Amino acid sequence: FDLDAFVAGLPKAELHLHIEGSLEPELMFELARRNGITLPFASVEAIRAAYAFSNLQDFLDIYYQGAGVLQTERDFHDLAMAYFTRLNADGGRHAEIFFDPQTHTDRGIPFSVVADGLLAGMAQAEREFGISSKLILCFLRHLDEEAAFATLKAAEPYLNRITGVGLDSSEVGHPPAKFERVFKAAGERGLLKVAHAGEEGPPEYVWEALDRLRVDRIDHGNRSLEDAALTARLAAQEMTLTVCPLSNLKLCVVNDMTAHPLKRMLDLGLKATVNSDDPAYFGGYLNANFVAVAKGVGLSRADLATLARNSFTGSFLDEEQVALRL
Ligand code: ES4
Ligand code: ZN
Repeated sequence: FDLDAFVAGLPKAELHLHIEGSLEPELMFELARRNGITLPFASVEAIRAAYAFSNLQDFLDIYYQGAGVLQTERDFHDLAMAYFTRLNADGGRHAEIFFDPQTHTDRGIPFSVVADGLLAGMAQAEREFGISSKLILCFLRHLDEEAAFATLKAAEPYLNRITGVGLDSSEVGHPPAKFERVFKAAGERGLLKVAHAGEEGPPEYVWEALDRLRVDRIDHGNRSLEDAALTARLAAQEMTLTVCPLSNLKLCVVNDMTAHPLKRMLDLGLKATVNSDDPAYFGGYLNANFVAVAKGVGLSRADLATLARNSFTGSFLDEEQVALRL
Protein backbone atom coordinates (compact mmCIF):
# COMPACT_ATOMS: atom_id res chain seq x y z
CA PHE A 1 0.00 0.00 0.00
CA ASP A 2 0.96 3.64 -0.41
CA LEU A 3 2.32 4.31 3.09
CA ASP A 4 2.73 8.08 2.73
CA ALA A 5 -0.80 8.55 1.41
CA PHE A 6 -2.30 6.25 4.04
CA VAL A 7 -0.56 8.10 6.91
CA ALA A 8 -1.44 11.50 5.45
CA GLY A 9 -5.10 10.50 5.24
CA LEU A 10 -5.44 9.40 8.87
CA PRO A 11 -6.95 11.98 11.24
CA LYS A 12 -4.27 12.46 13.91
CA ALA A 13 -3.52 14.28 17.13
CA GLU A 14 -0.07 15.09 18.43
CA LEU A 15 0.43 14.57 22.18
CA HIS A 16 4.20 15.02 22.59
CA LEU A 17 5.56 18.19 21.05
CA HIS A 18 7.89 20.70 22.71
CA ILE A 19 7.02 23.98 21.04
CA GLU A 20 10.60 25.24 21.53
CA GLY A 21 11.70 22.11 19.66
CA SER A 22 9.73 23.18 16.59
CA LEU A 23 11.98 26.22 16.06
CA GLU A 24 13.40 25.68 12.57
CA PRO A 25 16.83 27.19 11.79
CA GLU A 26 15.23 29.58 9.26
CA LEU A 27 12.93 31.07 11.91
CA MET A 28 15.80 31.04 14.43
CA PHE A 29 17.78 33.28 12.06
CA GLU A 30 14.81 35.54 11.41
CA LEU A 31 14.11 36.00 15.13
CA ALA A 32 17.81 36.58 15.86
CA ARG A 33 17.85 39.34 13.23
CA ARG A 34 14.56 40.83 14.47
CA ASN A 35 15.84 40.87 18.06
CA GLY A 36 19.42 41.99 17.37
CA ILE A 37 20.96 38.74 18.55
CA THR A 38 24.11 37.27 17.00
CA LEU A 39 23.95 33.49 16.60
CA PRO A 40 27.13 31.42 16.94
CA PHE A 41 26.38 29.95 13.47
CA ALA A 42 27.08 31.47 10.06
CA SER A 43 24.12 29.92 8.22
CA VAL A 44 21.03 27.74 8.38
CA GLU A 45 23.16 24.90 6.97
CA ALA A 46 25.75 25.34 9.74
CA ILE A 47 22.97 25.10 12.35
CA ARG A 48 21.60 21.91 10.79
CA ALA A 49 25.12 20.44 10.65
CA ALA A 50 25.41 20.97 14.42
CA TYR A 51 22.39 18.72 14.99
CA ALA A 52 24.27 15.46 15.55
CA PHE A 53 23.61 14.12 19.03
CA SER A 54 24.84 11.08 20.91
CA ASN A 55 22.44 11.39 23.85
CA LEU A 56 19.69 13.54 25.39
CA GLN A 57 22.06 16.02 27.09
CA ASP A 58 23.93 16.75 23.82
CA PHE A 59 20.61 17.76 22.32
CA LEU A 60 19.37 19.72 25.34
CA ASP A 61 22.48 21.92 25.36
CA ILE A 62 21.85 23.10 21.79
CA TYR A 63 18.06 23.23 22.24
CA TYR A 64 18.30 25.63 25.22
CA GLN A 65 20.79 27.75 23.27
CA GLY A 66 18.42 27.95 20.27
CA ALA A 67 15.51 29.06 22.48
CA GLY A 68 17.48 32.23 23.32
CA VAL A 69 16.21 33.99 20.17
CA LEU A 70 12.61 33.86 21.50
CA GLN A 71 12.05 37.24 23.13
CA THR A 72 8.65 38.78 22.42
CA GLU A 73 5.02 37.71 22.47
CA ARG A 74 5.09 37.92 18.66
CA ASP A 75 8.06 35.49 18.57
CA PHE A 76 6.11 32.86 20.53
CA HIS A 77 3.01 33.48 18.41
CA ASP A 78 5.04 33.02 15.19
CA LEU A 79 6.69 29.89 16.60
CA ALA A 80 3.32 28.33 17.41
CA MET A 81 1.82 29.23 14.02
CA ALA A 82 4.80 27.78 12.17
CA TYR A 83 4.21 24.50 14.01
CA PHE A 84 0.44 24.45 13.38
CA THR A 85 1.04 25.13 9.69
CA ARG A 86 3.17 21.95 9.53
CA LEU A 87 0.65 19.97 11.58
CA ASN A 88 -2.17 21.09 9.29
CA ALA A 89 -0.19 20.00 6.22
CA ASP A 90 0.19 16.56 7.86
CA GLY A 91 -3.54 16.18 8.50
CA GLY A 92 -3.25 16.82 12.24
CA ARG A 93 -6.49 17.91 13.91
CA HIS A 94 -5.43 18.46 17.53
CA ALA A 95 -2.22 19.05 19.49
CA GLU A 96 -1.26 19.10 23.16
CA ILE A 97 1.80 21.31 23.31
CA PHE A 98 4.55 21.34 25.91
CA PHE A 99 6.31 24.55 26.81
CA ASP A 100 9.25 25.11 29.15
CA PRO A 101 8.57 28.42 30.96
CA GLN A 102 11.76 28.20 33.04
CA THR A 103 13.91 28.30 29.89
CA HIS A 104 12.48 31.76 29.29
CA THR A 105 11.84 33.21 32.77
CA ASP A 106 15.43 32.33 33.76
CA ARG A 107 16.67 34.71 31.03
CA GLY A 108 14.29 37.49 31.99
CA ILE A 109 11.33 36.84 29.68
CA PRO A 110 8.11 37.14 31.71
CA PHE A 111 5.83 34.09 31.93
CA SER A 112 3.01 36.22 30.47
CA VAL A 113 5.00 36.98 27.28
CA VAL A 114 5.49 33.27 26.64
CA ALA A 115 1.96 32.20 27.52
CA ASP A 116 0.15 35.07 25.75
CA GLY A 117 2.17 34.49 22.56
CA LEU A 118 1.53 30.74 22.51
CA LEU A 119 -2.18 31.16 23.34
CA ALA A 120 -2.54 33.70 20.50
CA GLY A 121 -0.97 31.20 18.08
CA MET A 122 -3.29 28.47 19.32
CA ALA A 123 -6.35 30.69 18.81
CA GLN A 124 -5.21 31.56 15.28
CA ALA A 125 -4.69 27.87 14.41
CA GLU A 126 -8.21 27.09 15.60
CA ARG A 127 -9.64 29.92 13.45
CA GLU A 128 -7.58 29.30 10.31
CA PHE A 129 -7.15 25.51 10.32
CA GLY A 130 -9.81 24.26 12.72
CA ILE A 131 -7.00 22.67 14.75
CA SER A 132 -7.76 22.46 18.47
CA SER A 133 -4.96 22.52 21.01
CA LYS A 134 -4.12 22.42 24.69
CA LEU A 135 -1.13 23.71 26.64
CA ILE A 136 1.00 21.62 29.02
CA LEU A 137 3.47 23.43 31.29
CA CYS A 138 6.65 21.38 31.75
CA PHE A 139 8.92 21.67 34.77
CA LEU A 140 12.63 21.34 34.00
CA ARG A 141 13.74 18.36 36.09
CA HIS A 142 17.42 19.37 36.23
CA LEU A 143 16.27 22.37 38.31
CA ASP A 144 15.02 22.00 41.88
CA GLU A 145 11.57 21.55 43.36
CA GLU A 146 11.50 25.13 44.65
CA ALA A 147 11.96 26.46 41.09
CA ALA A 148 9.10 24.22 39.93
CA PHE A 149 6.84 25.62 42.68
CA ALA A 150 7.80 29.17 41.64
CA THR A 151 6.81 28.31 38.05
CA LEU A 152 3.45 26.92 39.17
CA LYS A 153 2.90 30.18 41.07
CA ALA A 154 3.84 32.28 38.02
CA ALA A 155 1.29 30.26 36.03
CA GLU A 156 -1.53 31.00 38.49
CA PRO A 157 -3.29 33.67 36.32
CA TYR A 158 -3.21 31.24 33.37
CA LEU A 159 -4.40 28.04 35.00
CA ASN A 160 -7.81 28.25 33.30
CA ARG A 161 -5.93 28.09 29.95
CA ILE A 162 -3.36 25.43 30.90
CA THR A 163 -4.50 21.81 30.81
CA GLY A 164 -1.71 20.05 32.58
CA VAL A 165 1.83 19.87 33.84
CA GLY A 166 4.71 17.75 32.54
CA LEU A 167 8.27 16.93 33.44
CA ASP A 168 11.12 17.16 30.93
CA SER A 169 14.85 17.84 30.45
CA SER A 170 17.73 15.68 31.77
CA GLU A 171 16.16 12.46 33.03
CA VAL A 172 18.91 10.36 34.59
CA GLY A 173 19.67 11.54 38.14
CA HIS A 174 16.38 13.47 38.34
CA PRO A 175 13.73 10.85 39.20
CA PRO A 176 10.02 11.72 39.21
CA ALA A 177 9.93 11.50 43.03
CA LYS A 178 11.93 14.77 43.16
CA PHE A 179 8.71 16.49 41.97
CA GLU A 180 6.11 14.56 43.96
CA ARG A 181 4.95 17.57 46.00
CA VAL A 182 4.68 20.02 43.09
CA PHE A 183 2.73 17.47 41.03
CA LYS A 184 0.39 16.98 44.00
CA ALA A 185 -0.11 20.76 44.19
CA ALA A 186 -0.77 20.89 40.43
CA GLY A 187 -3.34 18.08 40.75
CA GLU A 188 -5.08 20.00 43.56
CA ARG A 189 -5.38 22.96 41.17
CA GLY A 190 -7.21 20.75 38.66
CA LEU A 191 -4.30 20.20 36.29
CA LEU A 192 -3.73 16.89 34.51
CA LYS A 193 -0.28 15.32 34.75
CA VAL A 194 2.26 13.77 32.38
CA ALA A 195 5.97 13.04 32.74
CA HIS A 196 8.84 11.98 30.52
CA ALA A 197 9.93 8.60 31.88
CA GLY A 198 11.90 5.69 30.54
CA GLU A 199 13.48 7.63 27.66
CA GLU A 200 17.01 7.26 29.08
CA GLY A 201 15.96 6.53 32.66
CA PRO A 202 15.25 3.04 34.04
CA PRO A 203 11.86 1.31 34.43
CA GLU A 204 11.86 2.40 38.11
CA TYR A 205 11.31 5.99 36.91
CA VAL A 206 8.17 4.86 35.05
CA TRP A 207 6.87 3.15 38.22
CA GLU A 208 7.56 6.39 40.14
CA ALA A 209 5.74 8.51 37.57
CA LEU A 210 2.71 6.21 37.93
CA ASP A 211 2.71 5.71 41.70
CA ARG A 212 4.14 8.95 43.08
CA LEU A 213 3.19 11.54 40.45
CA ARG A 214 -0.04 9.73 39.50
CA VAL A 215 0.38 10.75 35.84
CA ASP A 216 -2.35 10.56 33.20
CA ARG A 217 0.17 9.71 30.43
CA ILE A 218 3.78 8.59 30.15
CA ASP A 219 5.98 10.47 27.67
CA HIS A 220 8.29 8.03 25.83
CA GLY A 221 8.21 5.01 28.17
CA ASN A 222 10.55 2.98 25.95
CA ARG A 223 12.49 1.36 28.78
CA SER A 224 9.27 0.02 30.32
CA LEU A 225 9.80 -2.97 28.04
CA GLU A 226 12.68 -4.11 30.29
CA ASP A 227 10.15 -4.88 33.06
CA ALA A 228 7.33 -7.38 32.36
CA ALA A 229 5.40 -6.45 35.52
CA LEU A 230 5.50 -2.81 34.41
CA THR A 231 4.23 -3.50 30.89
CA ALA A 232 1.43 -5.60 32.41
CA ARG A 233 0.50 -2.66 34.67
CA LEU A 234 0.61 -0.16 31.78
CA ALA A 235 -1.57 -2.42 29.62
CA ALA A 236 -4.09 -3.12 32.41
CA GLN A 237 -4.36 0.60 33.16
CA GLU A 238 -4.63 1.48 29.43
CA MET A 239 -1.93 4.06 30.06
CA THR A 240 -1.13 6.12 26.98
CA LEU A 241 2.55 6.24 25.96
CA THR A 242 3.62 9.15 23.75
CA VAL A 243 6.35 7.55 21.66
CA CYS A 244 8.71 9.60 19.45
CA PRO A 245 10.47 7.46 16.82
CA LEU A 246 12.75 10.01 15.09
CA SER A 247 13.69 11.50 18.47
CA ASN A 248 14.64 8.05 19.72
CA LEU A 249 16.84 7.53 16.68
CA LYS A 250 18.54 10.95 16.82
CA LEU A 251 19.20 10.71 20.57
CA CYS A 252 20.50 7.14 20.27
CA VAL A 253 17.69 5.71 22.44
CA VAL A 254 17.50 3.17 19.59
CA ASN A 255 20.46 2.31 17.36
CA ASP A 256 18.39 1.77 14.23
CA MET A 257 14.72 2.26 13.33
CA THR A 258 14.41 -1.50 12.73
CA ALA A 259 15.12 -1.91 16.47
CA HIS A 260 12.40 0.53 17.55
CA PRO A 261 10.14 -0.96 20.27
CA LEU A 262 6.85 0.44 18.92
CA LYS A 263 5.67 -2.81 17.30
CA ARG A 264 6.47 -4.74 20.49
CA MET A 265 4.53 -2.15 22.49
CA LEU A 266 1.44 -2.66 20.32
CA ASP A 267 1.82 -6.45 20.48
CA LEU A 268 1.93 -6.22 24.30
CA GLY A 269 -1.38 -4.34 24.25
CA LEU A 270 0.16 -1.01 25.22
CA LYS A 271 -1.68 2.15 24.21
CA ALA A 272 1.08 3.78 22.18
CA THR A 273 0.92 6.94 20.08
CA VAL A 274 3.35 8.44 17.55
CA ASN A 275 4.70 11.96 18.02
CA SER A 276 7.45 14.27 16.81
CA ASP A 277 8.94 15.58 20.13
CA ASP A 278 11.31 18.28 18.77
CA PRO A 279 10.76 18.10 15.01
CA ALA A 280 13.09 20.95 14.02
CA TYR A 281 15.98 19.11 15.69
CA PHE A 282 15.12 15.49 14.91
CA GLY A 283 14.39 15.74 11.20
CA GLY A 284 10.66 15.26 10.81
CA TYR A 285 7.12 16.22 11.79
CA LEU A 286 4.23 13.92 12.62
CA ASN A 287 3.79 12.04 9.33
CA ALA A 288 7.56 11.56 8.92
CA ASN A 289 7.57 9.86 12.32
CA PHE A 290 4.73 7.52 11.33
CA VAL A 291 6.40 6.65 8.01
CA ALA A 292 9.89 6.12 9.46
CA VAL A 293 8.74 3.77 12.20
CA ALA A 294 6.27 1.96 9.92
CA LYS A 295 9.09 1.22 7.48
CA GLY A 296 11.51 0.33 10.27
CA VAL A 297 9.39 -2.21 12.12
CA GLY A 298 6.80 -3.12 9.50
CA LEU A 299 3.51 -1.66 10.74
CA SER A 300 0.25 -2.73 9.08
CA ARG A 301 -2.57 -0.41 8.11
CA ALA A 302 -4.44 -1.71 11.17
CA ASP A 303 -1.46 -0.80 13.39
CA LEU A 304 -1.32 2.69 11.90
CA ALA A 305 -5.05 3.20 12.37
CA THR A 306 -4.74 2.04 16.01
CA LEU A 307 -1.91 4.52 16.63
CA ALA A 308 -3.90 7.38 15.11
CA ARG A 309 -7.03 6.43 17.07
CA ASN A 310 -4.98 6.19 20.30
CA SER A 311 -3.82 9.78 19.75
CA PHE A 312 -7.43 10.95 20.23
CA THR A 313 -8.59 8.53 22.92
CA GLY A 314 -5.33 9.21 24.80
CA SER A 315 -5.73 12.98 24.46
CA PHE A 316 -7.17 15.35 27.06
CA LEU A 317 -10.17 16.12 24.85
CA ASP A 318 -13.52 15.09 26.33
CA GLU A 319 -15.38 12.16 24.75
CA GLU A 320 -17.66 14.33 22.65
CA GLN A 321 -14.69 16.25 21.21
CA VAL A 322 -12.92 12.95 20.46
CA ALA A 323 -15.98 11.60 18.65
CA LEU A 324 -16.13 14.75 16.49
CA ARG A 325 -12.51 14.35 15.39
CA LEU A 326 -12.22 10.58 14.82
C1 ES4 B 1 13.10 16.71 25.28
CL1 ES4 B 1 13.43 14.51 23.77
C2 ES4 B 1 13.33 15.34 25.27
N1 ES4 B 1 13.50 14.67 26.40
C3 ES4 B 1 13.48 15.34 27.55
N2 ES4 B 1 13.27 16.65 27.64
C4 ES4 B 1 13.08 17.33 26.50
N3 ES4 B 1 12.85 18.62 26.29
C5 ES4 B 1 12.74 18.81 24.98
N4 ES4 B 1 12.88 17.65 24.35
ZN1 ZN C 1 9.88 15.13 24.85
